[in-house]
Amino acid sequence: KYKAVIFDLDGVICHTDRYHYLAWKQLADKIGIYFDESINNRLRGVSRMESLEIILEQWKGTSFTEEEKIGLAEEKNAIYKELLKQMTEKDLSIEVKDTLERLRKSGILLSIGSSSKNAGFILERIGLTGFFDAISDGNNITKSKPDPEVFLLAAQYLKTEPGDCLVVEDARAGIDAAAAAGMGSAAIGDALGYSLADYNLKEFKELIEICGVVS
Ligand code: B16
Ligand code: MG
Repeated sequence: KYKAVIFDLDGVICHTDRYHYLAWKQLADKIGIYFDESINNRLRGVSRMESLEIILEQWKGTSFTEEEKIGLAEEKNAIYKELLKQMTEKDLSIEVKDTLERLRKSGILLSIGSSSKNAGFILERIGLTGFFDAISDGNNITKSKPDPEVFLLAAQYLKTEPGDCLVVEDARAGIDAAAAAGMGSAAIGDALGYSLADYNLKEFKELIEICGVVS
């Protein structure tokens, strides 16, 4: 039985991929780089600077300096944050909210394990500030998924052994990170069907049964 569940944020608790897409698209159009939904899919769970590198694979001109790259990433983030302001508590589904509350009531520890530096802002938009027992996000890590750092830190914050944690992820890199951390994993959305995942969630609420919560 798991003592803690660590949730990825984007693609698991809520959906910000459309906003990421629109913000990168706006930046790509401005500098004249090809960008589409399939490239956007490769950015799932990947850090902001690594995402930029993937986008710049399409760039045919002279390479950008490190400083210019930081500027481009900041520009994308400003557009993205502006778009995030559209999010409200309605962007947290009833199923996700109910499941989180049931897990919590049963005494299971809950954490966020996200690559995003905007995790706090997103949680605020969807009304989950202060809900989780711990937040491990893009602001505290030095290596992004598939490195296990973000999840190991979450376990540390929760004072829980990695083997007692279940990670819920929509990115294959996140499932790899969970395995590297010695944690169980449940795939959802884009990661569904990935052979390394211990569980595949057709519905978010299946977590209740996996965690052995009795009603
Ligand atoms: P930011 P997750 C990830 O969040 C997103 O899936 C990924 O597309 C994004 O590039 C990354 O966060 C960094 O986001 O620019 O807000 O720091 O899925 O790990 O919750
Ligand atoms: Mg994700």
